[in-house]
Amino acid sequence: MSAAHWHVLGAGAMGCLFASKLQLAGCPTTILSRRAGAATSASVTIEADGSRTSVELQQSATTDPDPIALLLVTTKAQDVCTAVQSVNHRLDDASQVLLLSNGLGFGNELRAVQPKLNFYSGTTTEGAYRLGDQHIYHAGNGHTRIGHTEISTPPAWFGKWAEAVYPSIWDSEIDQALWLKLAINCAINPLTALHGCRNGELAEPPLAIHVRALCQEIMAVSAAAGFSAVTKDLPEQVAEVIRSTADNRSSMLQDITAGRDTEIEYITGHLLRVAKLHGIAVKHNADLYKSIVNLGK
Ligand code: KPL
Repeated sequence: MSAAHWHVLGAGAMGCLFASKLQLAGCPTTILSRRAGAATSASVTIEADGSRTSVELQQSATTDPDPIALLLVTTKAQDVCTAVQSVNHRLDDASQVLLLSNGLGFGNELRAVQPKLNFYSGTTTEGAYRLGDQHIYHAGNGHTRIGHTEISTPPAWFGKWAEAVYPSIWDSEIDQALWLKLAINCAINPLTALHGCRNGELAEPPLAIHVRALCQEIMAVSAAAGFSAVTKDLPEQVAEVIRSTADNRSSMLQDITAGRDTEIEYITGHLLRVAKLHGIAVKHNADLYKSIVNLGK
């Protein structure tokens, strides 16, 4: 059986990293470009710890007609729906889509406009950032978890994927993992973006006190939404992420610094919507949400 052909939407750091890993493991991989008439090939350069690797990939414009069997989406959360819609004419009932974006809420948006789309969800702790166009720095290896809200067994493509993107775990309770990632992002990303600080500064007063208050509210919402098991040690889990990523600038801080839209609607915005649904007061998170929205104006 020939290796599955992946198409990748979202050529940011994560898109380039996963596309290269798949190609290097023998899965023909195509980067999708929004530019009509884009070149038919692309070279992605990955730097890591003194090494430099260039990977040749195929490239195609989203508007091209060729069918897509396997689609990996690594765009910003707010772009997921539009990006998938842009290749809708290339998808059919057998196409499978893997969403690997940060945050929550875009899955429901996608389901509303494309109810028949078969999509998987994932989350990763791989660390990578962009140095230039199709040029990235792979800062740290991480774990990738993948699952499906309605299907508990892995699809046929997962075996080859797991060889390429190592270590990848099939998670039959992916909703729990996605919620935990959301909870951690809610406690770290907006605060670092507001104060323009590296993650490590959240371990010290006065920001550490703010992190604790955010965590208490996030735990209350998590319990109401059925995620108390994964967030029962949230303050410790957040402290551990802050410690292990102390020198990093969070993705939201990077967005603010670069003048890009943030993912706040799909991070704290999602938490606030779930809190409202359950009638839970989340003053600290709501104030932080407003501050980030105002920063972007
Ligand atoms: O996921 C992250 C991000 O920057 O988006 C970290 C920093 C690990 C935690 O919020």
